[in-house]
Amino acid sequence: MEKTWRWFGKKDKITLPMLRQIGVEGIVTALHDVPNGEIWTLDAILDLKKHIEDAGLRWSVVESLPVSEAIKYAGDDCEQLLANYEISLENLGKAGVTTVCYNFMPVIDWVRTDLDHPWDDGSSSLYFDKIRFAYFDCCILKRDDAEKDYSEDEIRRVRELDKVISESEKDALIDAIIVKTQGFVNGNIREGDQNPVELFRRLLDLYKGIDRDKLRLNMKRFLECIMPVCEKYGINMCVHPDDPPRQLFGLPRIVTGSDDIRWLLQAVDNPHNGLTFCAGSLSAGLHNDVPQMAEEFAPRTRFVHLRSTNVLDNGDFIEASHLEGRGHLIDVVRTFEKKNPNVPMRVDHGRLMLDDKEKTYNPGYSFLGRMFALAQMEGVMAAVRN
Ligand code: DNO
Repeated sequence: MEKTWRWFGKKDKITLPMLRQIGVEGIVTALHDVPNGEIWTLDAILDLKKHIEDAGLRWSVVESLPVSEAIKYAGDDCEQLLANYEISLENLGKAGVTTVCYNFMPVIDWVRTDLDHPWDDGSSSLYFDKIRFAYFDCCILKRDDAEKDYSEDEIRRVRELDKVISESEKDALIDAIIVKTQGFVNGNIREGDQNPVELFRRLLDLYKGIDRDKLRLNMKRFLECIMPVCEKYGINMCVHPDDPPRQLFGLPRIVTGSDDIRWLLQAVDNPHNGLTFCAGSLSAGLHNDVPQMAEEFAPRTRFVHLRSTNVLDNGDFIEASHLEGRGHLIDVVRTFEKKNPNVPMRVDHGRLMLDDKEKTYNPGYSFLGRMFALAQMEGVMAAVRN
């Protein structure tokens, strides 16, 4: 597997020379300054590519070329946005950057409730607390009929939490769920936006009447529309699974497990329609057997995220060590080294450890935590190859 690293562009505090020193071979990045839906120009792509190559690295994967909401819910400006998307792909193809990660999650990308969950050893990680999530949904967002999505016991615990939760804890929850985890990945809500909860409600409203089947249809249309340009330039699209892999906020989510992945690979049965095998996202769903999925989907996988989680008895989940947990990364690496050995992989979501604590990194994207995980995965790769 090719060792890659998610780098957030020229403004990233983690520089390309630093990445060279830790054995990174390829870069995963995007034109982070271009607003969602606008065209990525050939000049801007070539400029960033040259910057990466001048540092002795290569631009291996685009993560992400975001799919605008109106494409997902088939809104009025869908055709224009699709045309823009195709031009961006064409420009990437002309520049020779041909692996493109994206997702098809409505409104909200990955979801966590705590960005600094303490571990016994002094480090910290991301965390998903089921009751705090339900609290946000029922008591802060006050979504219509939200309570129907939770069990009686969960609602009882939400009410108990309501008696003790402080205003600053509520603000932290809003920040974790819809602001800090989202701004840098899709730009729907950004830090500094006034009243993010109201903004989020308006985004949810856009999906009224869009169920699973409609979203699937829109995804199929999106893929069919871009396949010709992908074929022309050899671009491999790779969809990122939903994180966590389940329905949230009454929104349909359609990349949650084996059945969904089989459906989408068959719906547009073209080798350019591929998968980002995010072991971490998949591992947070108890219905997913991650090593078995790696076996099945390795041939259509174009990019791998190495990360693992543990699902706790109470339904919460926590980022696990990269050597433990439901991601079973040793098995996953073994499968990819055998079936798809040149696929780019990056470690995902390191812990915050040592000096990381004093820096302000995007949540999950610490330097030392990810470097530590990369070293672990490099060791696993070496052992598997031997
Ligand atoms: C979170 C990431 C996701 C991912 C996008 C890809 O850490 O794994 O935000 O980049 O879903 O489109």
